[in-house]
Amino acid sequence: MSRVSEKAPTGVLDDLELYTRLYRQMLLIRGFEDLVQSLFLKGEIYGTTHLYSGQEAIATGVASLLEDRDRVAATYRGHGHALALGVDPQKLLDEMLGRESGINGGRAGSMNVNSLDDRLIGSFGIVGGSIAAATGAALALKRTSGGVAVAYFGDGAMNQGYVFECLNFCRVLKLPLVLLCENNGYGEYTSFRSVTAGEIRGRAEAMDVPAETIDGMSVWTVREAAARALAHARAGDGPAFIEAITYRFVGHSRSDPGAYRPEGELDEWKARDPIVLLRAQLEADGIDAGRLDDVARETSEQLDRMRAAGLAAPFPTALESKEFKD
Ligand SMILES: Cc1ncc(C[n+]2csc(CCOP(=O)(O)OP(=O)(O)O)c2C)c(N)n1
Ligand SMILES: [Mg+2]
Repeated sequence: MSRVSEKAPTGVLDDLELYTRLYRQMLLIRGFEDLVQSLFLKGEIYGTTHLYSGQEAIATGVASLLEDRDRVAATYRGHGHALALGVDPQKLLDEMLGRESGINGGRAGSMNVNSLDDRLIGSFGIVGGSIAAATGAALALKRTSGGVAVAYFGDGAMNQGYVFECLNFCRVLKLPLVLLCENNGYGEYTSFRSVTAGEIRGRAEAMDVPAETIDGMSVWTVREAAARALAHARAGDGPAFIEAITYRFVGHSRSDPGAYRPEGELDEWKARDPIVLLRAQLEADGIDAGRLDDVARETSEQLDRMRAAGLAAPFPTALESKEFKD
């Protein structure tokens, strides 16, 4: 893993125990994605996968501020969102492997995971679909239990027409929605800049929705911005928008080697790896390096155990035709 070149200042993190837990969380997401990729290449995972590697600070930072009554809509790049919300990592891996013990009985696979017990109302394969689903959730929450709906989506979603219908609807009705745009610079193999006019943030501002653009590689920056956006939505003031600038360290999906990226771009972003940044900050603020090494070792051992258990788990039995009729 690359090292950050600049020296971290001291006294940045307000709660070192919390951020040590978030460090563990981010390592788990990264390790989970590495494991999924290796199992996919071995033919153990069918279909396709879209990995979250590089974007961990966003799901981790936002989820650390959510309440039990909140709801989240994720994308097909949603393993990290699910793990950050507390979905059992073993059940999530079993789902990837198509096993009965998967969080959705092995029938959702990588792209369609949901877990209502963990507040995850769905992972959506339609670009921008998470925003439509979260708009419905925000309406329901406002009418019933309270709480905020969060929609994660990519930069590509900002060129989908219905996204603006949702934004307008939420603003007019002052629905409690936080829109979290994970701008990783690409939609599939196309650079975001080549297909997007103007600034993403400005599109939300045009509808009188407060919006900010932030560094999506810094988990504490994400937390600060998410706290502002959630407070706005919880106060009944309507939606709030965050554009988090980030980068995916892997291809769009499956075996995409990312050959369309300019030379050196990946390395530049890896120098700002969100996990390396957090570790450097934790050490600068006084957490012992040995303790962080222990967290990394424990997480790696956890993933080894998960891999063995997942591969040993039974596949679902075929549905009886009667079940289809009912
Ligand atoms: C409505 C719709 N159009 C096109 C696609 C095909 N598609 C799948 S992923 C993707 C790129 C989306 O990019 P972005 O929103 O930036 O998300 P990222 O994959 O970068 O996380 C496209 C065009 C789709 N799934 N849904
Ligand atoms: Mg993108």
